[in-house]
Amino acid sequence: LDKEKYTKLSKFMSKMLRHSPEEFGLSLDPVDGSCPTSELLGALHKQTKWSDIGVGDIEEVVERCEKQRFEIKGERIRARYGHSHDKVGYPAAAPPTVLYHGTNVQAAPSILKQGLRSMQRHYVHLSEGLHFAALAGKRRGELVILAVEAEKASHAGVVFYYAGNEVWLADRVPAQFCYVY
Ligand code: HQG
Repeated sequence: LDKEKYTKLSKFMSKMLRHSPEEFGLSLDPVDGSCPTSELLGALHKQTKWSDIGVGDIEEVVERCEKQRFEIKGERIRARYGHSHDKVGYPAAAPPTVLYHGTNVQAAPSILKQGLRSMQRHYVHLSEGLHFAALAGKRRGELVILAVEAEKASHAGVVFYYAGNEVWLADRVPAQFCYVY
């Protein structure tokens, strides 16, 4: 896959596995949000644009993605995070002391007042390192990195979930635990 095709396929797979599986005739597992990779391939084949791809192309998207958006386990594939459709369940876990959230100058003041909210998705996205936080924040304007006192928040009752590859999720994080990094 060339870079452009790789990006397009990755975005399309995100749409199918995170946001509107039913639009493509997919039904995702209610617990982990996965479906058989063969079904995803079948659904892709129904799209003229993707009618000639093979399972190797899907595997390439999964492997090439630095953020590891997708996960293949055995015969099944899922988006690891980012869902707005059915809520994927994650095991609750004890977070590190500090986590980071990348956002932009427009949103930051409101977050510092209202706290971090999941907005259109099911969870707030946080990361262990600055790198993924920066990638997330830069998508919508001038980057602001927020540090979140995750361990303190966890002791205060905020539930955190680990989605793998340094990505943490939370239902919502009150403003008192967020500050500009
Ligand atoms: C902001 C991408 C105002 C929040 C990324 C963000 C990530 C508030 C936006 C993953 C707010 C939601 C998730 C509040 C939060 N007031 N704005 N109270 N609380 N916000 O896309 O974290 O490439 O749903 O700061 O890289 O940006 O798709 O969340 O700007 O990993 O794999 O509301 O998606 O990964 O935006 O991104 P999103 P996110 P992929």
